[in-house]
Amino acid sequence: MIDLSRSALILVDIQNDFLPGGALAVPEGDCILDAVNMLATRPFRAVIATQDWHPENHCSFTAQSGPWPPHCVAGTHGADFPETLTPAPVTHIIRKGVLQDRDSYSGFLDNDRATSTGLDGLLRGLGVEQVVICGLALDYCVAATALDACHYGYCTYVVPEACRGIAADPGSALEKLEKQGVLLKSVDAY
Ligand code: VGL
Ligand code: ZN
Repeated sequence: MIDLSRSALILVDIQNDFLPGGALAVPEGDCILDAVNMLATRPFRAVIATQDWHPENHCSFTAQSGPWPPHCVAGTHGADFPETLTPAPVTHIIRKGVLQDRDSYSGFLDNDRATSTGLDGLLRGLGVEQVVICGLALDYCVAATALDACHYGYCTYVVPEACRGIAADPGSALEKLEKQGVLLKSVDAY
């Protein structure tokens, strides 16, 4: 069994723009919410939500020659957590991608690998040794967050049914994570 008192649940980018109808909708993104809300009621040391939080002219947007349509602009409805996410269990929020000139897929480090979001320090301060990760999108921000968690030395779990990806085939993303040391365990394992 996983000792939840030394574990944090990390909810990656569960925001309106990544849900159906949003600016960068992940197919079936809304299908994870029951599992996520259930997980969040378990007695984790902390429940940490990451929030993609971009300035209007962010470098990742197509108008700036980036790969993505404008999404999760700071302070907009698209950047909000959905009403269907039960907010009460969330103990901390980590915002990422906040600087104009760099993006952050990982909840730990910007893509330049130099700028920290503060998540590692937060987890260390809380005495967390294990992290359980779910959210959107499996093949981008969930994967990057899980790989960094492994590299920082956390025992890292991903909950497959509480994730959805942008690409159609989740298998390859999950396989890649497993190969790099991430453990896959479904909701009832916690
Ligand atoms: C994400 C693309 C751009 C994600 C964020 O949360 O996976 N993907 N920004
Ligand atoms: Zn983004």
